[in-house]
Amino acid sequence: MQMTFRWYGDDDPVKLWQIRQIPGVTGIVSAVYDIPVGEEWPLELILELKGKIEAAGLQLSVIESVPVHEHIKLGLPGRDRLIENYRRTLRNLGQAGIGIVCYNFMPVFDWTRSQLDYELEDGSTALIYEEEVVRRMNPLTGELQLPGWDSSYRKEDLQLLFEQYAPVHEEKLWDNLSYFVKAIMPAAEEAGVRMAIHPDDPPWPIFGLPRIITDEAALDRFLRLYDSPVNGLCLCSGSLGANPANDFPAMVRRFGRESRVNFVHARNVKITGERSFEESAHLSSAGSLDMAEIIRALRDIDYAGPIRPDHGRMIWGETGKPGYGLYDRALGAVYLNGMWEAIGKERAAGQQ
Ligand SMILES: [Mn+2]
Repeated sequence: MQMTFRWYGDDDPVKLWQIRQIPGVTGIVSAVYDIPVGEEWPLELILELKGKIEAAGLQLSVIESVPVHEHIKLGLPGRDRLIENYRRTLRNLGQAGIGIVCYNFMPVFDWTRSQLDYELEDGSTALIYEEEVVRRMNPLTGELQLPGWDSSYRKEDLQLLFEQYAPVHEEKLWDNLSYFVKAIMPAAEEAGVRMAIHPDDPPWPIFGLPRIITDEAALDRFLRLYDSPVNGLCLCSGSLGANPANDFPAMVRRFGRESRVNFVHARNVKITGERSFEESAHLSSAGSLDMAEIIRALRDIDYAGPIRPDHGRMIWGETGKPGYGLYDRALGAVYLNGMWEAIGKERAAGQQ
């Protein structure tokens, strides 16, 4: 298991030298951020990013993410050109020696929350999701207040996207995902890049838009679209764990034994009601997930890939990108590594 940390580039208030000082963190998860979605990432920019990270004494372990253009998800006629660009980007990443690429296939909105600065009992703030609040939000009205997204789209663009998605029901989205996966995976294989699809967050439909990567059956169906280790998963405990019916450690064991777990996001969530949750501290006692059991499952499959603490709370007065502060994620990294060490040593001792 390699402990990694997400870094949003030079504009990130969290600096590489700070990440370098978190005990046990050796890898960076990042992306080239200034290329429009759908265009090819030039090799020079990838190498520049990699060089910067290596100069700080860290390794660029994962690209998260190479975003998938909406026209690919919609299955529009122009998708082949966009897919060709995606393939070229994968080739360039492979040439730069980057082995893992994370992406998702969520329509329009990536992760969605109802509030980004909810105050927890201890005075820290966290991202939360309350279905009732989200149900009252209308992304298409003028008074759009969708935390994290309200400045990403112009109202007219969003209106058009919702119209385009109207005929795209779940099965249609599966067709479009299948088309994409079958088109890019041979290029990923050639490039030596393993792909890791991130589950939908939260794992249920929002605003009438379909979401399909939501549970164990869906992950299994996804893997069968293209049976190769390059077509793998990013198992995210916080996303899948928001649905209490999802048994995350069981998914780690099942898909790990099939060598299809290419990346892991580990964070806890506290389920607060039907389709509602808070992003808690990483400790098992802080939320609804048994984090030790997750690490045990990763030990069971001898997980050798990258893992990162996912979102964290804002603590100790830190300001910055919600979910992506330095302090709480650093605590998460050390906690996860601590359990990894303890469980590993306990097992090694038991075998003697
Ligand atoms: Mn995640």
